[in-house]
Amino acid sequence: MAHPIPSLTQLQLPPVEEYRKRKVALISGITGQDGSYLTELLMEKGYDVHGIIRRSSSFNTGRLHHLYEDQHERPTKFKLHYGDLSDSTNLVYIIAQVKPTEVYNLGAQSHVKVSFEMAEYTGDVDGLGTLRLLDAIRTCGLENHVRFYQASTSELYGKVVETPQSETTPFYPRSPYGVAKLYAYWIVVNYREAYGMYACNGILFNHESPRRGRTFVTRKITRAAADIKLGKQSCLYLGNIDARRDWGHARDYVEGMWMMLQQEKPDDFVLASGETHPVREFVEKSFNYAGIQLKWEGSGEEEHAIDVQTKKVVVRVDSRYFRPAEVELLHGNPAKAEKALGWKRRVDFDSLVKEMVDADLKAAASLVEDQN
Ligand code: NDP
Ligand code: GDR
Repeated sequence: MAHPIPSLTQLQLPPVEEYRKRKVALISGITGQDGSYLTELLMEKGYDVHGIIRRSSSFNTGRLHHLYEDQHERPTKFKLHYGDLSDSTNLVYIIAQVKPTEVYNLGAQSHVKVSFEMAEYTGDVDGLGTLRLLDAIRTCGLENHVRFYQASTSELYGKVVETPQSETTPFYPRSPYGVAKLYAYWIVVNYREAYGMYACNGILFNHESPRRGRTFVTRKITRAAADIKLGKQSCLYLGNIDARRDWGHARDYVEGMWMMLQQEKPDDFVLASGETHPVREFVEKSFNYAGIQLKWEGSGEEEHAIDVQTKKVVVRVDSRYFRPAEVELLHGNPAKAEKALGWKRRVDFDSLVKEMVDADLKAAASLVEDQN
């Protein structure tokens, strides 16, 4: 039986024009929020989609279940490969095996607060991991064949230098995560300039959805609003509720990623809603949609919100969730992407909050039903 992993000396490549007639995407971070939406989009567009997943002691493919078909029945256009951005050899093998036409590097330790606790690991995966993936493409001799998308972030802006933030705003990251992503941003620019690679940075502002990880603030809030409404939780504890973010819907943003790789020339683009809202407003709107009207009382670390109807405290500030250095204000300017790519977000702030609260109310209600 032929070994499934080809050795590099056996890698036979057709001419670039021939090679690029195929539509084969490779996604790192496929099990995450964005990975699942991007997979749906690319499959709709007729791509073969390959994803890199980490070995885990429990299932980590929950966001992909609806896309997965049993490979034993018939060949599918969706395939998962074990791998890790910290393992160069493995990345080279995956690239050699898949021979992708587009690579989306979404894999990362993506939690800003956790990056203060796991700074070296975050630097390794989010910074050097990007270099490893770019170099795996070069090692396979595919630098002229492959288009590369890097998940860059508005966390690069960090401390406010100017607003709204655009492609020309200077960077000033405020966390080990932001600093690691700064390395990744520049190595992408460098490989584009040094080796002529088609490589783009999407500088994406916060984007959310019902599939958002539960420890990010939006999802933490919408789950709590649903659980408190259904009597399954009594209080939500949050950190800095005055931080402001520019929030959009993940489904809109993954479309922008794909658009960046369909241009004639590679470039870097901001994707943002162009609006900024405080965390406090996200809390108020979410609870309102869930049917709980809030009234704020106290100030600073003593600040809390009561449910106007029951008079119970349902939101409290807890300094455990403060960060050693905070990004106070993000407000993006997506004009370049709107003009050059024709990208436009579809889901506005209120619709995003509503969709997330509705999904969490439904999930919480079905759990309550199961328990009865
Ligand atoms: P998630 O945290 O939901 O997903 C991160 C993904 O990366 C998961 O699939 C995770 O795998 C994978 N991953 C983590 N560590 C490694 C590793 N060592 N090797 C390979 N894969 C790894 O993030 P999002 O989907 O929200 O974001 C996607 C990307 O976009 C990330 O790079 C993030 O930093 C960036 N970004 C996100 C924004 C947002 O608002 N969502 C905004 C701007 C940038 P596992 O499931 O096994 O943990
Ligand atoms: P962020 O997202 O740090 O912007 O990074 P997160 O939702 O974690 O925080 C947003 C803001 O809310 C404040 N906050 C809290 N945050 C969390 N997680 N938990 C809390 O209890 C809480 N209370 C207040 C935070 O201090 C912060 O100001 C996200 C990630 O997806 C990154 O990977 C991505 O690059 C950026 O968005 C753009």
